[in-house]
Amino acid sequence: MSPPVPRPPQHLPYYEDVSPGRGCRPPRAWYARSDARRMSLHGTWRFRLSPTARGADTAFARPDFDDADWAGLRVPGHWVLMGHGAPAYTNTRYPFPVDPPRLPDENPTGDHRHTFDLPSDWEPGPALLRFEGVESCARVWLNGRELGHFKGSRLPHEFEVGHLLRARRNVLAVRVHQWSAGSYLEDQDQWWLPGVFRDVTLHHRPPGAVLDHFVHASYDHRTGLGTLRVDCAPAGRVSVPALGLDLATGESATVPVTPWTAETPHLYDAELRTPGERVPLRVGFRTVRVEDGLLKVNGRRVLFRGVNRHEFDPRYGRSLGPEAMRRDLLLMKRHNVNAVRTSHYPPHPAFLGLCDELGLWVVEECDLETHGFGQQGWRDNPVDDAAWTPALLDRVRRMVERDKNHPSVIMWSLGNECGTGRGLSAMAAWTRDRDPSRPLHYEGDPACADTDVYSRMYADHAEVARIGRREEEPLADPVADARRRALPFLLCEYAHAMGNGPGGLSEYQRLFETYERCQGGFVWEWIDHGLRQHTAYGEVFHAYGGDFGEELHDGNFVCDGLVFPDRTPSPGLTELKKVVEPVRIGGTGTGTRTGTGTGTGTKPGAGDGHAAPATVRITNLHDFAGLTHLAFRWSYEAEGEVLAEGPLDVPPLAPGAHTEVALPPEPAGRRGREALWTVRALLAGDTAWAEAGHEVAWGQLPAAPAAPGPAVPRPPSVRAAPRRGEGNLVLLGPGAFDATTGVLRYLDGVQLTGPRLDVWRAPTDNDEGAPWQPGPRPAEQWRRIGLHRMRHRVASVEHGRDALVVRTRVAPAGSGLALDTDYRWSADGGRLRLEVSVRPYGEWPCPLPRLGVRMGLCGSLMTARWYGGGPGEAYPDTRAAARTGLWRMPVDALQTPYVRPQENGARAGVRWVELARSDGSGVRAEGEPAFWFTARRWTSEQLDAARHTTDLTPGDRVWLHLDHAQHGIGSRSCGPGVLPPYELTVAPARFAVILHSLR
Ligand code: IPT
Repeated sequence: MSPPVPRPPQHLPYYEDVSPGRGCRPPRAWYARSDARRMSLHGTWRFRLSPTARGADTAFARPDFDDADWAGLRVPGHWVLMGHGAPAYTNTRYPFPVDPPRLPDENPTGDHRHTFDLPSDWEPGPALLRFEGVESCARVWLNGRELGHFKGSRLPHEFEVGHLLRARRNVLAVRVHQWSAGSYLEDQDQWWLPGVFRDVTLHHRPPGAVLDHFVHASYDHRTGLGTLRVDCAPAGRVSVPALGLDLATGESATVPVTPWTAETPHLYDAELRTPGERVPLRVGFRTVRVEDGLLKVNGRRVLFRGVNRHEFDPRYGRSLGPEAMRRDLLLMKRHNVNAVRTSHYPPHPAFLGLCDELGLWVVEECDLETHGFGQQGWRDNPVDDAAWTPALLDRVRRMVERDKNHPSVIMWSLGNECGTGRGLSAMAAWTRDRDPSRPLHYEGDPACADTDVYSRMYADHAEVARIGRREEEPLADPVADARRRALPFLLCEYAHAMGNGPGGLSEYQRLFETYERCQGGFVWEWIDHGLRQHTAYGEVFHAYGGDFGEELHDGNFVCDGLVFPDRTPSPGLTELKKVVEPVRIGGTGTGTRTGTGTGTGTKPGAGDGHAAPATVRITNLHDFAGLTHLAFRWSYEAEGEVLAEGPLDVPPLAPGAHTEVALPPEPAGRRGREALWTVRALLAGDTAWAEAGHEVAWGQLPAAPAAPGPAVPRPPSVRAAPRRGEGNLVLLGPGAFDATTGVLRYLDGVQLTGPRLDVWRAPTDNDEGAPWQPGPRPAEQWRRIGLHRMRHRVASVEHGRDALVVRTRVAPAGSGLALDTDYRWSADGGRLRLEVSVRPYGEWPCPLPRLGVRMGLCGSLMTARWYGGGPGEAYPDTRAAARTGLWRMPVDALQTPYVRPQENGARAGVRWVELARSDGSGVRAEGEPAFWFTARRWTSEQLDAARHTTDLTPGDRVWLHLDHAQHGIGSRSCGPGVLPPYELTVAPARFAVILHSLR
């Protein structure tokens, strides 16, 4: 490539210049309320969209401008979500030519006008007009006078307007450009959504009102003392009634306090008084420090059970109301999430107040990402160009100054994915000077030059283990290497939650618990950014990249969250909740398989001669809290039937400690059925985030296996011989088979599409995989081989004395690979037994998606009932949350509606399943051994072809998969693939199912 030709200097308009803006007040601390007057300017404003920023005249800013023919627009909001233009999604690519700081002529520009009166009791005097967020560049006028312009979409900006205000008919005019030089600094992986999308408010500033204040509230865990000092301009006083404190600002006091932690978010109500204003404060005492190679809060190592949170709403984009913020946090708390990284920009300021109140560790990230420059080897990266440094400093200042008073914010993050350079170092230096109380985070610099923690994204398990042992690959510079090796480690992104998944969470958690250096991580990401749309028929679906005709887009990579766009938890969130639970019940490691959890003590069981646990191990995995907020309960269940239950007394347990608790004597009534202990930890009382009785953690321990006997049928003992029936049928027990193909056609006279070997699944996003991960992508390999178009050749149909044996070869066109598959059918009165044996032929280059049989059943089957893992979906490496029990669910509810349809809905460890009609008739399948079952009203092929949920229409069959094995899920849509133990390696296999009809 030839070197870039320097451009002649040129005067650039304000939206293309690298400066942060002009005319704004310096940033200051945010607070939710005070006794100074405030006024929201929310409402319906007048709006006009132009296709370009060029040549637009400014006449519209004049108060007397006639906007009668302009549209109405709700503010706050994004105009592209209100019928003007369209949203666009790209991941790392800039949707405009990379020519910093210039922009294309196509630069949608929205002119806004809003006319407002002041309340009659509004006093004259200084006032600030405040914008909490405008994407991406705004120029502002009030009553015809230009106030200035600014960039920095997710950051606050204020203008002094007191001298311009009048009692009636104030006219605010705001011109917003979708693209600006600032857009080069905002290349976060998300929708591009221009507009005045956060609050616009007017703040009366009486003489002597607070200009800025900084609450310093630290905690010394050795003495139990907290130290408070509030710096403020102008000077004033601070009182904390609960501590008996009344201090001058700038003065400090040290008193015994209850500290703030995410587990115990103790806040003290306080008040700051200056001559002109009274501001209620909520003070949390805590000290964050990196020492002994660990990140500690109040002297203790903390473990992040975190998520990355973008602000998103399926209708309103990044324009979120307080209900959505609270909803996110309640869902997080209820799913044992204890930390949030505000990827990749400061959130709405109210969000952090909620984090203080509910208790979350927050890594607050600056509104900065220049990822697109990575595609050109970081050439021209603004982060390493001094001309941009003022803009970067402006961004970090606006974040730190706004949010410095939140105890929940325990680290500042300089930004995301913007390479390295002097601009970042300048940001770090400024931040350290302004707020030495918080460590710095940034992931994009392998040398960690400006950071206090070593942070990575998507490192695989093996690498995390090496880092945990402080044995990672050295940096070239030994000094930098030694420094980094001494830092605590966190995964600022891991476990990419795109579509079905993420897999491998349990194994990560085990690493975090094994290596003290590994202090957890933040799952990527919280929510699917699918935009709610309607088909022509009015059905709702969620749109992703490409659905709005974007010329560049990155498809459904924007839908990679733990909750669906409408905030319904996905199976991934349920799995995360189980894996990160702060109390472990039974077993010593994480990810104990359903029904295989082990207590440590044993005693002889109730009369069966089996060994059953006498005790259950309880481990307190909190970092600060004891267990007194929890009530434990046990239950004893035989094949899902609760035979007895009661409270379990768990002694006080310090964080990190474990104990063995005796279980009660086994109750009678098992009658040969498989039995389990289930022990649950529930909230003992109401909390701010869930009610008493909310389940925090659970575990299961085997009590007794199923005994042979009448209650649990064994393989057919009385065998029937196949015989020729009417037409071309062979009859065997309740089955009628096609004599030529050997395929089961009727079960007890009810027609079905007989079971055949099936190895295909509609690839998940993780099967599809990301191109940047090493090694082949599973879905691509599968399609190359042809696993989605397997052919079945019947070699022979043999009528034995007591069995029908069908020998087949299952193989794709254009390949010599094959699965030689024998189906051996036998019968016992009303039951059919199918034994499948599979012998692979040829050198298979990759694992199989699944290995099992699929059959088509009558569409009138409505309800599934099963004994095994549930209630939700599970796969080999996502099954920690599947608990063994008796479950019932409508067939339609078995499906997980991933925004982009893909394999879903399997249930793990199923001993038997019944699909029934409303009159109770139907089909039952029992496994030898336990199997995975999946039932849906469309085929895997239809699922594979669908792009949106509304592309799937129920057919006249229910397709039932009984799988002997499933390939794991992994999180290769961005991170590592399936771990070896969960790969479905091609190997000889044999499994059986017993089928019979329900009458
Ligand atoms: C990483 C980004 O930080 C995040 O914003 C998001 O894009 C995520 O990936 C994937 O969904 S960067 C990635 C190229 C490793």
